[in-house]
Amino acid sequence: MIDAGRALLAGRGLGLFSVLRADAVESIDTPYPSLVLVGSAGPRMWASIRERGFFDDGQPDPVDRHAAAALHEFCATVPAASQVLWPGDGILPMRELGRVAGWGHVSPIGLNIHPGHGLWHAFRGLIAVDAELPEQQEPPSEHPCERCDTKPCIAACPVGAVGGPKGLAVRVCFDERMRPGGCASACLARAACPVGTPYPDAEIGHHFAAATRSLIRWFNR
Ligand code: B12
Ligand code: SF4
Ligand code: SF4
Repeated sequence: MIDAGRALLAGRGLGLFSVLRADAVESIDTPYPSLVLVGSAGPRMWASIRERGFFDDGQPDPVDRHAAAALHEFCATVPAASQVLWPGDGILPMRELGRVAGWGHVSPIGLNIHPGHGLWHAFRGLIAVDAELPEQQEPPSEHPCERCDTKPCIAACPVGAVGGPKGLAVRVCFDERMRPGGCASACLARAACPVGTPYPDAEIGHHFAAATRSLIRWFNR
């Protein structure tokens, strides 16, 4: 029922895909029985955004618009009612869902780490579907950080914001990102991780600038 939609998403660079039973995820409130979790990894999404012209139309937020268009195209392929739950107005625990789907584990940076893609993956959508879809999850995997003896991500952060009991010390990181000459365009801790293939530089710069804008909003709430 969803194979065509899954292929469509993969063609847009949204190749991480899982189906979860909604009643197995307490934090998500939906009357529909199935949840489709969608993510991206590696360089394919960036290339697809370019191919589809989202960088050239003069509008902001090309990544978000690309993902939203693909999620709605996916919904149109599903012969059952469906609803995009995220992105939306609220914050949902996407990293927790990623771990339920077997995509990864908590890293010292706070980001999930995938066994193959490392820190270079992100969540792009969560869709509720009014049909009993077969579950699709990644198989259990070893936690990459447990066999990473030197943990270079911790030493690479110039202000010691990584590796504390809560993962990232957000305020410490924020102050460094805002400091003239500080981590202005990329997270050195993320770049130091040996697992997976980093995004293209242009993509790293794009996401980093967007996250810095979010940080400014976050601390001005
Ligand atoms: C707010 C936010 C930020 C804020 C504040 C983050 C913070 N306080 O931790 C700021 C602006 C700093 C930020 C920055 C970045 N973010 Co951000 N952010 C978010 C956002 C919108 C909400 C996070 C949140 O509070 N969720 C609510 C909580 C309850 O749910 P949760 O995230 O699943 O966390 C639960 C568990 O996972 C667990 N948990 C989470 N972290 C840890 C750590 C440890 C040690 C343990 C034990 C448990 C644990 O506790 C929570 C309770 O259930 C999410 C997207 C979303 N989820 O909506 C992206 C998200 C977390 N960000 C993401 C990314 C990639 C980044 C940046 C790398 C962007 C960039 N290029 O700079 C940086 C990384 C900073 C860093 N070194 O971690 C990705 C992470 C992908 C991944 N692989 O995990 C997300 C999921 C967005 C996405 N589209 O994929 N972010
Ligand atoms: S550098 Fe090592 S400890 Fe840090 S996130 Fe990568 S694998 Fe985990
Ligand atoms: S952005 Fe800079 S300060 Fe923040 S965690 Fe990464 S390396 Fe540390």
